[in-house]
Amino acid sequence: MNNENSDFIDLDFSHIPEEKMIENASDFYELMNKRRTTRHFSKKTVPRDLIEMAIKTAGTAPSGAHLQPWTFVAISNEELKLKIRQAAEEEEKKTYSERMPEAWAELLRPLGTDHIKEHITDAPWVVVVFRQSKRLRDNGESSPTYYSQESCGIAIGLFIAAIQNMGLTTLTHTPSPMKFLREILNRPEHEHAMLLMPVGYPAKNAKIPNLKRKTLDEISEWFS
Ligand code: IYR
Repeated sequence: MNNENSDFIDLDFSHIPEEKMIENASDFYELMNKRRTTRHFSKKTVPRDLIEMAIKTAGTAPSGAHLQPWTFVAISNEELKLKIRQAAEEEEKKTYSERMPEAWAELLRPLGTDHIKEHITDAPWVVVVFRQSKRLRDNGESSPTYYSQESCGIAIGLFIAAIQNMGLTTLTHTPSPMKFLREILNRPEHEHAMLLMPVGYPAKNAKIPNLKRKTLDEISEWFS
Protein backbone atom coordinates (compact mmCIF):
# COMPACT_ATOMS: atom_id res chain seq x y z
CA MET A 1 0.00 0.00 0.00
CA ASN A 2 1.30 3.41 -0.92
CA ASN A 3 0.98 5.48 2.20
CA GLU A 4 4.02 7.66 1.85
CA ASN A 5 1.92 10.81 1.67
CA SER A 6 -0.61 9.71 4.23
CA ASP A 7 -1.26 9.91 7.90
CA PHE A 8 -2.48 6.44 8.98
CA ILE A 9 -3.82 5.52 12.42
CA ASP A 10 -5.10 2.24 13.93
CA LEU A 11 -8.63 1.16 13.04
CA ASP A 12 -10.94 1.08 16.06
CA PHE A 13 -13.02 -2.08 15.44
CA SER A 14 -14.89 -4.16 18.02
CA HIS A 15 -15.51 -7.84 17.26
CA ILE A 16 -18.99 -8.97 18.25
CA PRO A 17 -19.89 -12.64 18.95
CA GLU A 18 -21.81 -14.18 16.05
CA GLU A 19 -25.06 -14.72 17.99
CA LYS A 20 -25.03 -11.07 18.98
CA MET A 21 -24.36 -10.10 15.35
CA ILE A 22 -27.43 -12.05 14.27
CA GLU A 23 -29.52 -10.41 16.97
CA ASN A 24 -28.28 -6.93 16.02
CA ALA A 25 -28.80 -7.58 12.31
CA SER A 26 -32.33 -8.80 12.87
CA ASP A 27 -33.22 -5.89 15.19
CA PHE A 28 -31.89 -3.39 12.66
CA TYR A 29 -33.81 -5.06 9.83
CA GLU A 30 -37.03 -4.96 11.90
CA LEU A 31 -36.48 -1.28 12.61
CA MET A 32 -35.83 -0.42 8.96
CA ASN A 33 -38.63 -2.64 7.69
CA LYS A 34 -41.03 -0.56 9.80
CA ARG A 35 -39.98 2.55 7.88
CA ARG A 36 -42.68 3.81 5.57
CA THR A 37 -43.06 6.99 3.59
CA THR A 38 -46.12 8.95 4.66
CA ARG A 39 -47.14 12.31 3.21
CA HIS A 40 -49.06 13.20 6.37
CA PHE A 41 -46.99 15.04 8.96
CA SER A 42 -47.91 16.44 12.36
CA LYS A 43 -46.98 20.04 13.18
CA LYS A 44 -45.48 18.91 16.52
CA THR A 45 -42.06 20.50 16.99
CA VAL A 46 -38.79 18.54 16.99
CA PRO A 47 -35.69 19.78 18.86
CA ARG A 48 -32.88 21.02 16.64
CA ASP A 49 -30.45 18.65 18.41
CA LEU A 50 -32.16 15.64 16.80
CA ILE A 51 -31.82 17.09 13.31
CA GLU A 52 -28.17 17.87 14.06
CA MET A 53 -27.59 14.23 15.06
CA ALA A 54 -29.22 12.96 11.85
CA ILE A 55 -27.04 15.28 9.76
CA LYS A 56 -23.92 14.24 11.69
CA THR A 57 -24.84 10.60 11.04
CA ALA A 58 -25.31 11.31 7.33
CA GLY A 59 -21.90 12.97 7.37
CA THR A 60 -20.27 9.67 8.37
CA ALA A 61 -20.97 8.29 4.86
CA PRO A 62 -18.04 7.20 2.69
CA SER A 63 -17.46 9.54 -0.24
CA GLY A 64 -15.38 9.69 -3.41
CA ALA A 65 -11.81 10.67 -2.47
CA HIS A 66 -13.25 11.62 0.95
CA LEU A 67 -14.45 14.92 -0.49
CA GLN A 68 -17.74 14.73 1.46
CA PRO A 69 -19.51 16.54 -1.38
CA TRP A 70 -22.71 17.40 0.48
CA THR A 71 -24.37 20.33 2.19
CA PHE A 72 -27.43 19.73 4.37
CA VAL A 73 -29.64 22.81 4.71
CA ALA A 74 -32.06 22.51 7.65
CA ILE A 75 -35.06 24.84 7.72
CA SER A 76 -37.59 25.33 10.51
CA ASN A 77 -38.39 28.96 9.65
CA GLU A 78 -42.11 29.08 8.78
CA GLU A 79 -41.87 31.80 6.11
CA LEU A 80 -39.02 30.04 4.37
CA LYS A 81 -40.86 26.70 4.42
CA LEU A 82 -43.90 28.42 2.89
CA LYS A 83 -41.75 30.03 0.20
CA ILE A 84 -40.22 26.63 -0.64
CA ARG A 85 -43.64 24.96 -0.68
CA GLN A 86 -45.08 27.57 -3.04
CA ALA A 87 -42.11 27.28 -5.44
CA ALA A 88 -42.20 23.45 -5.29
CA GLU A 89 -45.94 23.38 -5.97
CA GLU A 90 -45.54 25.74 -8.92
CA GLU A 91 -42.99 23.41 -10.55
CA GLU A 92 -44.81 20.24 -9.58
CA LYS A 93 -48.11 21.54 -11.00
CA LYS A 94 -46.42 21.77 -14.41
CA THR A 95 -44.77 18.38 -13.91
CA TYR A 96 -48.00 16.58 -13.04
CA SER A 97 -50.16 18.33 -15.65
CA GLU A 98 -47.76 18.78 -18.60
CA ARG A 99 -44.33 17.16 -18.24
CA MET A 100 -45.11 13.72 -16.85
CA PRO A 101 -45.45 10.99 -19.49
CA GLU A 102 -48.33 8.50 -19.02
CA ALA A 103 -45.89 5.62 -18.31
CA TRP A 104 -44.75 7.57 -15.26
CA ALA A 105 -48.14 8.94 -14.18
CA GLU A 106 -49.69 5.47 -14.13
CA LEU A 107 -47.14 4.37 -11.50
CA LEU A 108 -47.80 7.36 -9.26
CA ARG A 109 -51.62 7.09 -9.24
CA PRO A 110 -51.68 4.22 -6.70
CA LEU A 111 -49.21 6.14 -4.53
CA GLY A 112 -51.60 9.08 -4.34
CA THR A 113 -49.01 11.77 -5.02
CA ASP A 114 -49.94 15.10 -6.56
CA HIS A 115 -48.63 18.65 -6.79
CA ILE A 116 -49.95 19.69 -3.37
CA LYS A 117 -47.05 19.55 -0.91
CA GLU A 118 -48.58 20.18 2.54
CA HIS A 119 -45.78 18.19 4.14
CA ILE A 120 -43.34 21.04 3.41
CA THR A 121 -45.23 23.41 5.72
CA ASP A 122 -46.67 20.81 8.14
CA ALA A 123 -43.38 19.16 9.13
CA PRO A 124 -41.38 21.14 11.71
CA TRP A 125 -38.17 20.69 9.72
CA VAL A 126 -37.28 20.52 6.05
CA VAL A 127 -33.80 19.30 5.15
CA VAL A 128 -32.54 19.94 1.62
CA VAL A 129 -29.47 18.01 0.45
CA PHE A 130 -27.17 19.75 -2.00
CA ARG A 131 -24.63 17.78 -4.04
CA GLN A 132 -21.35 19.56 -4.66
CA SER A 133 -20.26 18.93 -8.25
CA LYS A 134 -17.03 20.90 -7.69
CA ARG A 135 -14.70 21.59 -4.82
CA LEU A 136 -13.14 24.94 -4.15
CA ARG A 137 -9.38 24.73 -3.71
CA ASP A 138 -7.43 26.86 -1.26
CA ASN A 139 -6.13 28.98 -4.16
CA GLY A 140 -9.72 29.88 -5.09
CA GLU A 141 -9.83 27.68 -8.21
CA SER A 142 -12.33 24.88 -8.55
CA SER A 143 -11.74 21.18 -9.36
CA PRO A 144 -14.18 18.30 -9.86
CA THR A 145 -15.57 16.08 -7.12
CA TYR A 146 -15.86 12.33 -7.81
CA TYR A 147 -18.85 10.02 -7.49
CA SER A 148 -20.82 12.81 -5.87
CA GLN A 149 -24.19 11.24 -6.81
CA GLU A 150 -23.23 7.95 -5.19
CA SER A 151 -21.70 9.68 -2.16
CA CYS A 152 -24.77 11.84 -1.54
CA GLY A 153 -27.07 8.86 -2.12
CA ILE A 154 -25.26 6.92 0.60
CA ALA A 155 -25.34 9.91 2.98
CA ILE A 156 -29.08 10.33 2.41
CA GLY A 157 -29.59 6.63 3.18
CA LEU A 158 -27.81 7.06 6.49
CA PHE A 159 -29.86 10.19 7.23
CA ILE A 160 -33.10 8.26 6.63
CA ALA A 161 -31.90 5.40 8.87
CA ALA A 162 -30.94 7.88 11.62
CA ILE A 163 -34.37 9.52 11.44
CA GLN A 164 -36.08 6.12 11.65
CA ASN A 165 -33.87 5.06 14.55
CA MET A 166 -34.70 8.20 16.58
CA GLY A 167 -38.45 7.65 16.17
CA LEU A 168 -39.25 10.30 13.58
CA THR A 169 -40.33 10.07 9.98
CA THR A 170 -39.20 11.64 6.72
CA LEU A 171 -40.27 11.76 3.09
CA THR A 172 -37.95 11.86 0.09
CA HIS A 173 -39.46 14.58 -2.06
CA THR A 174 -37.98 15.40 -5.45
CA PRO A 175 -39.56 18.57 -6.81
CA SER A 176 -38.53 18.78 -10.40
CA PRO A 177 -36.71 20.77 -11.63
CA MET A 178 -35.25 21.91 -8.29
CA LYS A 179 -33.09 24.82 -9.31
CA PHE A 180 -35.37 27.09 -7.28
CA LEU A 181 -33.93 25.60 -4.08
CA ARG A 182 -30.44 26.91 -4.84
CA GLU A 183 -31.89 30.35 -5.41
CA ILE A 184 -34.17 30.45 -2.36
CA LEU A 185 -31.52 28.95 -0.05
CA ASN A 186 -28.73 31.05 -1.48
CA ARG A 187 -26.36 28.19 -2.34
CA PRO A 188 -23.43 28.57 -4.78
CA GLU A 189 -23.57 27.55 -8.48
CA HIS A 190 -21.63 24.30 -7.97
CA GLU A 191 -24.21 22.97 -5.47
CA HIS A 192 -27.19 21.09 -6.88
CA ALA A 193 -30.29 20.29 -4.84
CA MET A 194 -30.82 16.54 -4.85
CA LEU A 195 -33.63 15.90 -2.44
CA LEU A 196 -35.93 17.69 -0.04
CA MET A 197 -36.88 15.86 3.15
CA PRO A 198 -39.59 17.05 5.52
CA VAL A 199 -38.80 15.60 8.96
CA GLY A 200 -41.11 15.24 11.94
CA TYR A 201 -43.80 13.05 13.50
CA PRO A 202 -46.48 11.44 11.38
CA ALA A 203 -49.95 13.02 11.67
CA LYS A 204 -52.41 11.21 13.98
CA ASN A 205 -54.27 9.57 11.12
CA ALA A 206 -51.32 9.33 8.73
CA LYS A 207 -52.04 7.06 5.79
CA ILE A 208 -49.72 5.03 3.59
CA PRO A 209 -50.34 3.10 0.39
CA ASN A 210 -50.73 -0.64 0.92
CA LEU A 211 -47.44 -1.70 -0.68
CA LYS A 212 -45.40 -4.88 -0.40
CA ARG A 213 -41.63 -5.02 -0.55
CA LYS A 214 -39.83 -7.44 -2.87
CA THR A 215 -38.58 -10.60 -1.13
CA LEU A 216 -34.91 -11.49 -0.64
CA ASP A 217 -35.19 -13.93 -3.57
CA GLU A 218 -36.54 -11.21 -5.81
CA ILE A 219 -33.79 -8.74 -5.02
CA SER A 220 -30.74 -11.00 -4.88
CA GLU A 221 -28.64 -13.54 -6.79
CA TRP A 222 -26.04 -15.69 -5.03
CA PHE A 223 -22.87 -17.49 -6.10
CA SER A 224 -21.56 -19.50 -3.17
N1 IYR B 1 -41.29 14.58 -8.01
C1 IYR B 1 -42.69 14.40 -7.85
C2 IYR B 1 -43.20 13.17 -8.53
C3 IYR B 1 -42.86 11.86 -7.93
C4 IYR B 1 -42.03 11.00 -8.62
C5 IYR B 1 -41.77 9.76 -8.15
I1 IYR B 1 -40.63 8.51 -9.27
C6 IYR B 1 -42.31 9.34 -6.94
O1 IYR B 1 -42.03 8.07 -6.44
C7 IYR B 1 -43.15 10.19 -6.24
C8 IYR B 1 -43.42 11.45 -6.72
C9 IYR B 1 -43.11 14.50 -6.39
O2 IYR B 1 -42.22 14.51 -5.51
O3 IYR B 1 -44.30 14.56 -6.12
